[in-house]
Amino acid sequence: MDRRGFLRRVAAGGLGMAAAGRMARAAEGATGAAPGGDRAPGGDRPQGGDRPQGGDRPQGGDRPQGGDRPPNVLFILTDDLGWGDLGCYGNRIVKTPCIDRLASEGLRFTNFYVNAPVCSPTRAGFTSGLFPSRLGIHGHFATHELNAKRGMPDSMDPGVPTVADMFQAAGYATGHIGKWHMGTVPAQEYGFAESRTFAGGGPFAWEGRENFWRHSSEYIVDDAIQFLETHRDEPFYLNLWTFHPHAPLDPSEEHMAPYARFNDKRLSGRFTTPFGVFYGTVTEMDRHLGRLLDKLDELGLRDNTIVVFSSDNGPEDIHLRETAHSGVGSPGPFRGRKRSLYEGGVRTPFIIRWPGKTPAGQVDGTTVLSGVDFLSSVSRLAGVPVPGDLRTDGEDLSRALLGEPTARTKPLFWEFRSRVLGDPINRNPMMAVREGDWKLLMNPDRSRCELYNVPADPMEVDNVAGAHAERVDRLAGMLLDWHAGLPESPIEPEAGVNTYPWPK
Ligand SMILES: [Ca+2]
Repeated sequence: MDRRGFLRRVAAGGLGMAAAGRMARAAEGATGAAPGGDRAPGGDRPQGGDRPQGGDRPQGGDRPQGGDRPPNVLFILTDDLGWGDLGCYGNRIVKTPCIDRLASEGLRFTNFYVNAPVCSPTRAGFTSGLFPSRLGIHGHFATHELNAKRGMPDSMDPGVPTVADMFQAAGYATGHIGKWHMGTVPAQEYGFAESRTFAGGGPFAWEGRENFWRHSSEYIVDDAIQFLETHRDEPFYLNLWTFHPHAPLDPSEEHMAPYARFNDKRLSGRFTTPFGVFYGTVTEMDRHLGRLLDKLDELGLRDNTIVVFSSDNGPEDIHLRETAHSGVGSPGPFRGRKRSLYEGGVRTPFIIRWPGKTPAGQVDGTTVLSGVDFLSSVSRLAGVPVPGDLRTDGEDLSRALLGEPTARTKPLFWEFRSRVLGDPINRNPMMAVREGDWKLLMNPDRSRCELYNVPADPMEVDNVAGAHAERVDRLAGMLLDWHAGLPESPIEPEAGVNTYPWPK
């Protein structure tokens, strides 16, 4: 089912779901007016194509109030924060007291996977519930020329139903604040009625804000607080996607101070160690996220708000030129960093807090949860209907989000068509699949076949492919079938290659 069909069905009065009554009320409220977007950058909605226009869009209507008010959702997504970059995930250096507190009040997952090792595809996976390569998004969105060269579109297909569509159709106020990186089409075209973003090449929503990159977490949290205050009396779904700790990094002296011991005293200037710069940035981001969580308390929204926290990919690699300061994040105990399909590139923190519903301070170390599950699982948690014929690559793992470890039934697939930078040990084969405890990495020509039992070998050092021929054959077949069904696009010659110039 495409997005236009979804919106038409909503406008026609329901989806035949359990909560169809609420959905229908929301649809009745549709007035044909263009979506809100009072702080929308860019203004004009794109015309043409087969995108649904204003008339198709449900606009809220009489939302349930008081006791039966559905829960809000606040989804905090950080950028390039590694699995091991939080105190609550084992980091003994960096100070993240606010996120640690969120974790102590909620549930942490240790087997959470994003669906790609870089920004754009991961974000598309969370938003659509689809493996991003199925949408042609296998790398980060860049200029039109670079996208075209890699066989990528310039935006995620706005014809695909999104998690924001589900919530908006159910009468929620929807918003997206912060990094977007899903292309040049405005966020409103994906169901986010209000947005303030920087798309990269598109409108810059914080024009005139002094020293934006240094203060981005402060600014976007200010915007998010304004959103909460505006929508405190109605159900809302808000994405707050940070720019930190992706480069460029420019933390304040105050936040670098706890890490002065890393300074190289022979150097002068503000930055005399990448560690202080990176850790200071994470701490500064943590402080502002703390302000946001405090605001939920202050507005009395804490108990009725589902807060989700995650990161879009593993930590940056220090070998990359202009991002060196951000290249000292930690993948925790795992092999791989950003751009790698080894665990450290695609396994990130995932915390959920819903007071009284999610168990406090617990860790789920068994459920294999993923970005493509987000749409189905969070919608179910909030009681927001998802059409029965909406096909996603994820599944409803809401029981796990409520504290009941759950075995997933669908495999997870990844690909990365570009080369992996940095240390040879992080250079993975081009594709990967995880099913049950097993993960197979392989190139499309079946070279570099690596099989790991992930719970037994989380660092992926013991390739047991040779001892499991049957399992390798089956997983390889699944992976090749999946890959053959993806839109065609070029593969960089160095993708999936791990050549080290051995002395001869
Ligand atoms: Ca990223």
